[in-house]
Amino acid sequence: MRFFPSEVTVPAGTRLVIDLVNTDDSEVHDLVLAGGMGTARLAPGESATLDAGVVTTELDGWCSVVGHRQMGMVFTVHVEGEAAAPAAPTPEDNHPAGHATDRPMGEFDPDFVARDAVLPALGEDTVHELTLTVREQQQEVAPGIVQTLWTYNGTAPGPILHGRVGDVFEITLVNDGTIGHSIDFHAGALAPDRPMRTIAPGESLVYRFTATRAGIWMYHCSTMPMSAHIANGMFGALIIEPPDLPPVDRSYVLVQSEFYLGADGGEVDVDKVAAERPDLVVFNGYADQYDARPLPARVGERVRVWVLDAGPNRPTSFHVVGGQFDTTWAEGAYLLRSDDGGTGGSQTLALAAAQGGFVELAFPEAGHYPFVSHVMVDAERGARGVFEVSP
Ligand SMILES: [Cu+2]
Repeated sequence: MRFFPSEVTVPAGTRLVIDLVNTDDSEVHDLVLAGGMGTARLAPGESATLDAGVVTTELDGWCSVVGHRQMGMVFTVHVEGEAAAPAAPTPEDNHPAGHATDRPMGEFDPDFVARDAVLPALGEDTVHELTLTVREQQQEVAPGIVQTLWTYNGTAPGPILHGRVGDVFEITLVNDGTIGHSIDFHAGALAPDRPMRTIAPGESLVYRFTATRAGIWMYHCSTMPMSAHIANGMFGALIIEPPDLPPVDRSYVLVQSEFYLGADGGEVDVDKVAAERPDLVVFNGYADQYDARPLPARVGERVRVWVLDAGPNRPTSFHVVGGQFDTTWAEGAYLLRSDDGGTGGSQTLALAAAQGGFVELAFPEAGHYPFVSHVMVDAERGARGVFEVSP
């Protein structure tokens, strides 16, 4: 993403007027200058004029849409015969309230309700019609920590979708946000050109695919910078069961992802994403939520846990403290099966970014069995919970 030209040189004392034209075919942009002057956000094809006034010292500008400055949308005004006196203004950051590092999490509210982790039941429908509306809205991501997330239908992760091999998904994507967004379903194989295209605010598209293979597939926004769009909430899971999947007593879904906190109530900090410094690593969109509200199970039940690593960057190593997996399945194949007569066991399910699978286990006695990403710093960042096992 670039401004053309990306710099101009003018004699000191010039009154500078900038005509900005957005020639991008899908994304909104603007130009703001150090000091705060700027254009409105321009839709594709729109233009605006910015009167920068009389310039006497070098001036920096950039696009204020999240991530665009980091992707190269910077603009510099060089000044010839620049007065020696006042230093050039310091470019302002996208995050005027500063970076939110080490922000302490609050306490869980007594009436806090965790996101339901139970796998939605498999219906009879073989054609799944669904509208996913992109909304940019404030959400709590840990006790007392609120961010403006970009969501599919108001939650991050978006809805958990569940079907069988051969099912058809007809998804209508509606962009009710303020910048361009898109969607990419790993569960379907097709040419990305049309269905995965970025659509401007107010637009919609229909994305139809057949799920021909089993998996816990990621879906996500693929608008650049993708790392920021995923980190700011635009991801979800679509589960296509293997045809021979045995029934179990309970099925849960855990989607791991990272938050790179911007200002309080603000959007993702793109610099932290680039530096791979997440503040929170979470299951189902909220730090520690199943530590505060454990997931129930009973002694002897077979429990299946579907896990997706939505990233955008970090792997997971899913582990249940005090538990052993007798069955693990990842990326389309069993790694271990309980019904093959072997004695092998598994301690973690390792998943790189965008990989998924499931584990099965039975709890031998009543108690509290923590589950974590055994990438321990991530467990400490919020990727942990508890199975509360009753007799
Ligand atoms: Cu997006």
